[in-house]
Amino acid sequence: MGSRTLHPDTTAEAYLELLADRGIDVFLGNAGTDFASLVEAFAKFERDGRQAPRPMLVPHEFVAVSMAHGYYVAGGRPAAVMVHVNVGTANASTAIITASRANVPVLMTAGRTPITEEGVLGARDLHIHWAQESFDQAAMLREYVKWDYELRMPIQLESVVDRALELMLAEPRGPVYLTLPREVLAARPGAVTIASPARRQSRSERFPDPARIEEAARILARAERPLILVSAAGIDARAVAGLIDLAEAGAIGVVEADPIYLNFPHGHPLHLGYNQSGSTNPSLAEADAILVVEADVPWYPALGKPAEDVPIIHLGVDPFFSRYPMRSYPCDVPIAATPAAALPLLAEAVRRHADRHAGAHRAERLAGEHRQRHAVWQETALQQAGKSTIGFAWAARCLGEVLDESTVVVNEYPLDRRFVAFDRPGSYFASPHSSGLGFGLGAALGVKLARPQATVIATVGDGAYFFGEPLSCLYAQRAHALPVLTVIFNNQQWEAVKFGALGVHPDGVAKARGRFPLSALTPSPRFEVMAGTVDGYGERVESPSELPAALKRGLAAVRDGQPAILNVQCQRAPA
Ligand SMILES: Cc1ncc(C[n+]2csc(CCOP(=O)(O)OP(=O)(O)O)c2C)c(N)n1
Repeated sequence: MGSRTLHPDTTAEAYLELLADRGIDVFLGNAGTDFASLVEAFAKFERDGRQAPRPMLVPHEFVAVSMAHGYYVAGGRPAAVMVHVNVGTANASTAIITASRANVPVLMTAGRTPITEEGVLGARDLHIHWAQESFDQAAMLREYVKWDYELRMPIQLESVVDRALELMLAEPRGPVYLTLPREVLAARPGAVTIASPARRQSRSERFPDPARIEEAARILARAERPLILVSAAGIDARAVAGLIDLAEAGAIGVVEADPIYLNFPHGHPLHLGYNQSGSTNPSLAEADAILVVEADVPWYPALGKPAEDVPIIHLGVDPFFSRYPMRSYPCDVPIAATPAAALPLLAEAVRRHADRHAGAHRAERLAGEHRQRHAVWQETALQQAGKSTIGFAWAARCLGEVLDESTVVVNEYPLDRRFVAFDRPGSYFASPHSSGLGFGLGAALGVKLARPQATVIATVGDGAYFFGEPLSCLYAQRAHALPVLTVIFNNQQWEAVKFGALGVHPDGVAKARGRFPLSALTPSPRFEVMAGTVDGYGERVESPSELPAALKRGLAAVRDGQPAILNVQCQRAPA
C-alpha cells in the first residue's frame, strides 16, 4: 500500500495537498478571516507550481454550493466548498438542503471562529471572533448533512477528511459538513504521512434482492398496461440505457414524473409524457402495474392516482426516501438498489417472462399514443406562434429548436418538457424537488465548469432569477470564464404563488377580483441590462416571431465567451 510524506508549514497546506490527493480538484470559496492560512497556502502552491484544488472565489455562498451541485451532476466529481463560519453557513443552507434531497455529495466546510482568546497563533483579534461563535455551528445543517465534525487537532487531518469523503460518497450520497478552526489551520503539524491512494473507498453499487427482481418481473410481464414512472434515475447514463432496455423488454410505457434529469428519450415511442402538477398523465389511471424508479413523488394523490389494486414496485437506492418525514405511497415490492445495476437484471427477467406476441401488440398501441400525445403538444406550441405575446409552450419549443449535441440545459421552473425534445442523457438538469429557489443560475455555472466544451443554457423564471444571486453569478461567469446563456421566462409574477392560492381557494375573493397580493413582480426590472455589468450580451424579447433569432444571438454571444441574458416577456396563456 502506498504512502506519501508531506512537509507542510501549516495544517492548511497539508489539508489542500490531501484534498488534491483524494481527487478534489475544485475549491469554491467565500472567504473571511477564518481563511488566513488557506489564503497563504494557496499563494504558496501557486508560487511553487504545486498541485492543489483550483481556488475559485464565489461572491455568495448559495451560488458556491449550487455550483458544486451542478459540477457533480454534470461531471460526477464532488467539489469542496468553504464558507465563512456560522454566517456563511447560514447563507449556504438552502443549497445544502437542495443537495441533500438530491443525494448530491458536497464537501461542505466552514471556518470556525478562533477558539482561543489569546496566546496562540490564529487566536481572536477582531470583534467578530466573539460574536460569530455558535454553541453548535453544525446544528444549522445537521438535518441535511450525512455527517458533521470539527477538525480539532492537526494529527486528525487525514482520518477526518477521509471520514468525510467516505460518508459523502457512500450510498445514498449527500453533503457532509466539516468545520475548521483558525488555530488548527495555522498550526505547524511537522511532517505528515498519508496513505496514497486513500484506503477508505466507499463507492459501491447496491445490487438488488434477486427474489424481488423475480417478483417484480412477473408482475410487469403479466400486466396488460404496465407503466414506469421515473424522476431522477437519469443522473447515471447507464440507468437511461437500462430503462430503455426494460421498457423495450416488456413493452412498458414510461412517464417522467417531474423529471430532474433526462431519464428516457423524449422521442422514444414508449415515452408517454410527463406527470406534473396541473397535468396528471392519463396513463397513470389506466395502469394495471406500476414500477416507480427513483421518484420521491411519482404522482400527487390528491390530483390523480393509480387504481386501488394495482401492484406497485419501487426501485431506488433508498426507495423509502428515509429522510422524508412523511411519504405514504403504497409499495408492494421494494427494490433497494442502484438503478444502473438493477434495471438490466429486471429487463432480463421481464424478457424471460414476457409474452412476445402481446408485447409487440402493446408496443404498437403505445407508439400510437406517443404519436398522438406528441401531436397535441406540437399543436399547442405552434398555435402560440401566431399570438401577439410569447407563450410558455412556444418559448419552450423555440428553445428546443436551437439545441444541439453541445448544449446542456439547466432548468428552474418554466421549461415544460412536453414542448422540448431532450433525448441525450446528461443534456438536461432541473431543480431538485426541494425547490429552494435560485438553484438554476449557480448550478448552470457548475455544469459549465464540469463540461467546458458544452454550451450551457439556464432557463429560469423571473422569480427564480432574483433568488439566484444573479450579480454573483455574472461575476463568476466572467471571473472564471464560465459563460452561460440565461433565458428568463419573465411573466412578471410568482405565478406558483397565485396557483397556490387558486388551488386552496378556488372560489375565493382573490380569484373573483383577479388580484393576488404578494405574487406580482411589477414593475419588472430590465434584467437584460445586468449583462452589461460584466460586458456581456443582453436582450429583451417581446414577440413570438423574434424569439428564434434572439436565441441564436444569445447562443452566439455565449459561444464567443460572453455571459448572455435574454429577458423573454412571456405568459402561460398568451394573448
Ligand atoms: C427560497 C424559496 N423561497 C420561496 C419559494 C416559494 N416559491 C415557489 S415558486 C415561487 C415563484 C417562482 O417564480 P418564477 O420563477 O417567476 O416562476 P412562476 O411561479 O412565475 O412560474 C416561489 C416564490 C421557494 N420555492 N424557495
